[in-house]
Amino acid sequence: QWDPNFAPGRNSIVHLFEWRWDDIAEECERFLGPMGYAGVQTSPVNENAVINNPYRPWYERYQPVSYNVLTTRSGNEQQFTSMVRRCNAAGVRIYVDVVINHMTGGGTCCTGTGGSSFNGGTKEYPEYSARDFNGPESCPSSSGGIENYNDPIQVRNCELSGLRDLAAGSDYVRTHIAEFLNKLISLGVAGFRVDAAKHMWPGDMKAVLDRLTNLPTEHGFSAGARPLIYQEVIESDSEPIKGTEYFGMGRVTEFKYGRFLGEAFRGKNMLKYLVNWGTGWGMYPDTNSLVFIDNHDNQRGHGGGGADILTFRVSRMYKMATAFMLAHPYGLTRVMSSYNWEQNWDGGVDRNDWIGPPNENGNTLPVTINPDLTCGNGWICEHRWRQIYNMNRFRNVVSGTTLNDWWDNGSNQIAFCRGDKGFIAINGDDSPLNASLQTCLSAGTYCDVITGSKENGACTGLSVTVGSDGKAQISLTNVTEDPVIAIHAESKL
Ligand code: ARE
Repeated sequence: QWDPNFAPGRNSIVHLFEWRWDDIAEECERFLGPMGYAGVQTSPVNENAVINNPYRPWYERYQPVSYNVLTTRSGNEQQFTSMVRRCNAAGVRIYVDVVINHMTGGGTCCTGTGGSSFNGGTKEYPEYSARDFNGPESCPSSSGGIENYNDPIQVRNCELSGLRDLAAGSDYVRTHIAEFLNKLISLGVAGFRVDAAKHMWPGDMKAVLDRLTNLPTEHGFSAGARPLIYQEVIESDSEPIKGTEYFGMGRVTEFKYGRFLGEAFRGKNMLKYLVNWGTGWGMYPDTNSLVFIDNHDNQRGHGGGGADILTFRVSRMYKMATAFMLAHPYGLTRVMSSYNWEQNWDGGVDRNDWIGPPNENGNTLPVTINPDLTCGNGWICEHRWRQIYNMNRFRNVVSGTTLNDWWDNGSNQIAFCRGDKGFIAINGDDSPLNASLQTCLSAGTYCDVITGSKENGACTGLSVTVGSDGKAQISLTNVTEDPVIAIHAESKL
């Protein structure tokens, strides 16, 4: 299902990667709710393998052990339940990352994060045994793993990175997965990111999702509301499996989005070509896409996206691209919120790409908040950067309008309006932008929400004066920290 079930006036999801449930609950109440964010994508909630070599990598959470025990490094079932309730009350929806294509790696055993026993070698888990998995009878590769992404049978029936592959054609497996998802729905979650969806047959996916219940009205959902589904499919031009195969069940992660914007903002493509951004660039239809600049995989070289993906490490370009994403009407947007880790480059690879969240003896550290609203303890909190949270607000203000009055200088200086509600200008050139541009806003003085915020009726950043013809003199040097100006109806002074 494609509708995110957002509370009115809210439009964007934040991925609070590896956050603890107690911290997410606090964040919903103290920041996400008041700032107008619409939802949170959480890390997987069910019990996973404890991996000690390397020591407690982030990716252990993509190795499920059981569905019954909701205990992970983010917290336990009681903490999760309380978080969902508190976030819903703050107007912020919860979307859970669910790993239902597979269980742990074959070489992994013995105790999960919730204390359950399992054995990846013999495919024994609290709720599954060997007969519930694909094996030589269904997987045609000699190793049992995916050797050839051009063979859809291998992609769906063989093991992804040695992870035990559930046979979702069976009624037993479908029932178990559906019971797990329905339990989360009963706790008040609004939808799911389905991990490794490309590795499940679309028919199996549909059979599982058809068993899901409606969202409970006691958590504030309208009667008959269905959970949002966004399926992780990394589509590659050179492979036969396409995202379109999954459109019938919900949205699909649009990986081209971050790659194209990464290339453009790195100067490998001119920003003027963004004039027909969206389906004009061969991306999925608006209502089928989930879009993002980076995700937890491609910010550390895993998964798809390639070398041009922008992350918090190149903050100037990252903020420019994120501002463009949140200003543009295309797609359901997701903002990444990361933690820091020390990279260790060796032969073009980061040997530290496995490092888990900030922790002490494996226990995830709380997110601390600095006086300037940024985070401490190693948490990056991109969603708390002013340029990003103010553009999230921009997206809410202009919601329901289309893009109009596009302007560019023939290269990398661009500007556009959203109806008569918002205006943005971006300077990606090596020379200053100085032009009288149509802002589509009513005459008056506006606070630029990139350099500052409107606080108590005054602007803490630069002001922009719009004349009676809707035009404003826009001056944007190429050497400023943020070569972006954004004003909207609610930033009027
Ligand atoms: C870890 C170890 C492995 C080990 C395995 C089992 O790293 O060496 O064999 O455990 O013991 C994450 C990590 C993996 C990790 C896994 C389990 O990234 O490194 O394996 O967790 O702990 C493909 C899939 C796509 C997948 C990406 C990573 O199509 O679905 O690979 N993305 C999701 C998540 C990941 C997660 C998993 C799936 C598994 O977002 O975080 O893995 O749950 C081309 C293809 C793509 C392919 C891509 C990379 O672009 O078109 O389809 O993506 O290459 O191979």
